[in-house]
Amino acid sequence: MPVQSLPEKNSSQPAHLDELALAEIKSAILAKLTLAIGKEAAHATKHDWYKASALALRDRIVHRWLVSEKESYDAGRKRVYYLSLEFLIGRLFTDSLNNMGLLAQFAAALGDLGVGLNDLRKCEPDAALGNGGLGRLAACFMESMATLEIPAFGYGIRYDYGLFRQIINHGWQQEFPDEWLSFGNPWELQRPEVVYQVKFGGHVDQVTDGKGYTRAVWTPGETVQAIAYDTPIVGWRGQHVNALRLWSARAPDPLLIDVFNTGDYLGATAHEARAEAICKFLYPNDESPAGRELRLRQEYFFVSASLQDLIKRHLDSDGQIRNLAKKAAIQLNDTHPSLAVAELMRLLVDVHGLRWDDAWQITVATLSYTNHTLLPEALETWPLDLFQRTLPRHLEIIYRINEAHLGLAEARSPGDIEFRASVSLIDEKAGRRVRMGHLAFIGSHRINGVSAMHSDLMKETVFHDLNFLYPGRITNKTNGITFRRWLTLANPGLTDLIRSVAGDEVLDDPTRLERLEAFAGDSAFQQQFRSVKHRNKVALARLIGERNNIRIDPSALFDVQIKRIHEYKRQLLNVLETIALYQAMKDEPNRDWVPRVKIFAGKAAASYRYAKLIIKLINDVAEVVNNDASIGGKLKVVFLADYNVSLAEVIIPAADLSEQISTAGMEASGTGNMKLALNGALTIGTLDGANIEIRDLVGAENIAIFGLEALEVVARRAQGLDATDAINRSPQLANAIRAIDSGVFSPDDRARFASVAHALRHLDHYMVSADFDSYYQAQRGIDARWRAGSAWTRAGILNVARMAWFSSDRTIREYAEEIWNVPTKPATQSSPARQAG
Ligand code: T68
Repeated sequence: MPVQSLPEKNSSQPAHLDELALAEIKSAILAKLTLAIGKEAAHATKHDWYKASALALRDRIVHRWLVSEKESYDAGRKRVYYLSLEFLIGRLFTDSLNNMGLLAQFAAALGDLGVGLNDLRKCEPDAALGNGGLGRLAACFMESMATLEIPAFGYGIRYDYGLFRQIINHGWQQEFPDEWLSFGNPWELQRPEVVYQVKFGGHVDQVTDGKGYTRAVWTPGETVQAIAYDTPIVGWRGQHVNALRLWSARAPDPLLIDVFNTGDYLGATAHEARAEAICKFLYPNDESPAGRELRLRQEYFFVSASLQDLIKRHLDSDGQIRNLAKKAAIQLNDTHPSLAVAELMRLLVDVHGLRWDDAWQITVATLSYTNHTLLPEALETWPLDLFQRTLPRHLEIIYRINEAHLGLAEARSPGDIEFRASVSLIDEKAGRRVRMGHLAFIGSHRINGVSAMHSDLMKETVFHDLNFLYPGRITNKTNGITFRRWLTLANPGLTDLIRSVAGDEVLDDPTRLERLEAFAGDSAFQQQFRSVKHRNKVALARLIGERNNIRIDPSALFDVQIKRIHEYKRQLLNVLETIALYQAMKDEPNRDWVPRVKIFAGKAAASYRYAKLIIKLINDVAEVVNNDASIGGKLKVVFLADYNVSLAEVIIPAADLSEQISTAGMEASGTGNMKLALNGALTIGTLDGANIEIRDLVGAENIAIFGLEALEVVARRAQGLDATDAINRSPQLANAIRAIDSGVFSPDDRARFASVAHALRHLDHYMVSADFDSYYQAQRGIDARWRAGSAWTRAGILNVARMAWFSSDRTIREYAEEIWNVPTKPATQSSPARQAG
C-alpha cells in the first residue's frame, strides 16, 4: 500500500540530529537483528528489519515505563482501569516513534543502514482487536491517558485472531481469519508469572460455620488460566508510559496423560481447546445467538482476571481492601465488562471477607459505565439458564443486589409493579434474562453517554426509570480522538502547514488551531491548504488504482463514507443518491457536473445478511457506473476492501466530504466525523450524535445538515413505515428504486435487490426514503459550494480551526475530573479552550 511520506521534520526532534544518538540507534537496531532475530544485515528481510527496529524502540519505551510505574507506586497514586473487550490500536511503530520524539532519528538511522522506514511501517500488521468506534475510542483513550500522565491500565483479551479480514469476491464480502500474530508481536511482553485462575460452572452451597454464620461456598466445575501480555502505550513526548494488559487463556493441564495413553489423542486435549477458545477470536457485533455462551465466557474471563490483578496490585501497595475506591477507578466500556459488578462483590465478600453493605458501597464508588448505543438489540441480556450454568454464584449475587434495588424502587414508587418490572435486573418479558445494562447502571456511581444528545436520550429512553430511581448518576462525556495519530501522523502535510501559522506549540495545545481562523480567507494560505489536500488525494487515487484497478481523478470531489456497514448508518441512502446522480448525468450528459468519487469502506458483521447485500449493491452500482462511458468519468464509485485503522489513515487526509448520515437518534456519537473534519473535510450529516456538537463549533454555515430530526423520526415511525408518500413526491427516488428493483445493476440476477426495493417502499424503519429528498438537495448544495472554490476551502480551514475541543485529551480530562477523581498533567494552553454547546 503506498503510504504518504513521513514528516521530514518534527518539532519534537532536535533541529540537527545528534550524531552520537544516531550511532547509538544504529547499533541498537543491528544488535537486535543479530541477537534477537538471529540474522546478519546482508540476509535480513524487511520484516526482520522492522522487528529489530521495533525491539530497539521498545527498549527505550520500557525504560520510561519502569520509571512511570515506579513514580506511581511510590506516590501511591490512584489508578484508572479501562476494561474493554475491544482495543482497535492499529499499528504502533510510527505512532510510538512519534510520541517518543524519535521519528526523525530512526528514519535517519535506518536510512544509513539502507532501509526505508516507510517500507518497514508496512510490515506491521494492524492490531484489529475491535469492531469499530467503541474499540478505536478505547485506543485513543489509552494514548490520551498516557499523555495526561494518568497511571492507567487497559484490560482486555489477547485474541489470536482479530476482526476478520474482508475480501470482496464478485462484489460480495467474504470473511477470513486475521492472523495478526503469525509473525510474532514485538511490542508485547509476556508475563508468565502473572497468572490467575478463572472458574466456571459447578454449584454453590450455603455453609454454616461454628459461630452460626452462613456463607456461600462456590465449588466451580472448571478452571481456566489467564496469562498476562503487556503492550506499552506511550504518551505524547514520551513522558509517561502505561500498559495495555491483554489476557490469554489456557487450560491448567495442557495434556491429560492418562487419556493420551489410551490412544485418545483428541480427547486428551479437548479441555484445552475449550479453554483456549476463549481467546481465539474477537466476537463480531450484531452476531446471531449461536455461540453466545462463548461470549459470556469471554466476558467473565477477562473481568475476573482483571479484577483479581488490580486488587492484588492495590493490596501490594496499600494493604487495605477498604481503600480500593480511593486508589482505583474502573471504567466499564459498554456492558461487555458489566459482570465486574457481580465479580467485584464476590471478591470483596467471599474472598476478602467484607460485609455485604460495605462491599456494595466500595463497588459503586469504584465502578463507572459508558454506554455506546441505544439500540435495544445491542444492550446485552443473558438467559437465566445459561447464566446459572456458567456463573451460579454470580447469579445469586445478582439476585441479592436486585432484592435491595427493588426495595428501593418500591419505596420510591410504592405499589407500582410496572416500574419495578422495568428497573429489575431480571427481564421477565421474553423468557427470563439478566439485563447487563441495568447491572452496570446500578453498580456504577456514574453512567455516561458519548455525546450530548445521546446522554439526553439515555435519560429519556433506555434508562428513563433507572435515572428516576438514581437521579444525578447520568452524565455526558462527548467522545474525542487523539490528534497525534489522526492529524500529526496521518497528515504530516497539513500538520506542517498548521505549524507554520500556529507554531510548534500547537502539537501540545490544540486550542492553538484557532489561529488558523485568521488565514481562512487568505488566498495564499488557501492555495497551500488545497495543495496539501491534493497531494493526499493523489496518494489515495494511487492506492485505489492499485487495489481496485479504478482510475480516478484526484481533482474530483472525494466523497467518503467509512464505517461499519449497518442499516442505521445508511450506506443505502448514499447509494441511492449515487444512483440518482448517475441517472441525472445520463439524462443531461452535457451539463457542468461536479466530478465526484464516491468512496466506501467498512465491514459488515458476518451474520448480518442485509448489510452484506448492501455491500454487493455498492459494488454492483460501481460496476455499472464506472464502466459507462456516456457520463465521461464524472462519477466513480469505489468500495475499498478490508477497512482498518491503517486504511483510515490514508483515506481521511484525502477526503473532501464526510458522510455522517445516520438516522437521527441512532448514532451515539461517531468519531470518524471528528477525524474527517479535523483533516479539513466538510460534513454532510443529520442532527445525530456528535454531529450536533460539530455543527455548534464549526458553525452551521460550515456543515451541511439535512433530514428528519430525532423526534420527527419517532413521530413518523409511529405513523407506520410505508414510504409511498415520500416516493410519490420524489421522481428521482422513484426512479432510483425502480432501477434497483428491475435489475439495472444486477443483470445476472434481476431479483437480487428486490428485498431492498421492498424495504425502501414499505418498511422504511431507517427513514432512507423519508430523508432522500432532503439529502439529495443537500448534496446539490455541496456541488454548488464546491464550484465556488475559495468558499469551499475557507469552510474546510474553519473546520480544522474549530476542532480542538474534540481532542480525546479534553474528553479524558473530563473523565478524570468528574468520574475518576484523579489528577492530570496541567493543560498547556495558550488561549481559553472553546466549549461546545
Ligand atoms: C460505537 N459503538 C457507536 N459498538 O456506534 C458510535 N461491539 O456512535 C460511537 O462513536 C462509538 O461507539 C464510540 O463511543 C460501537 O462501536 C461496537 O463496536 C460493538 C457493539 C456491540 C458489541 C461489540
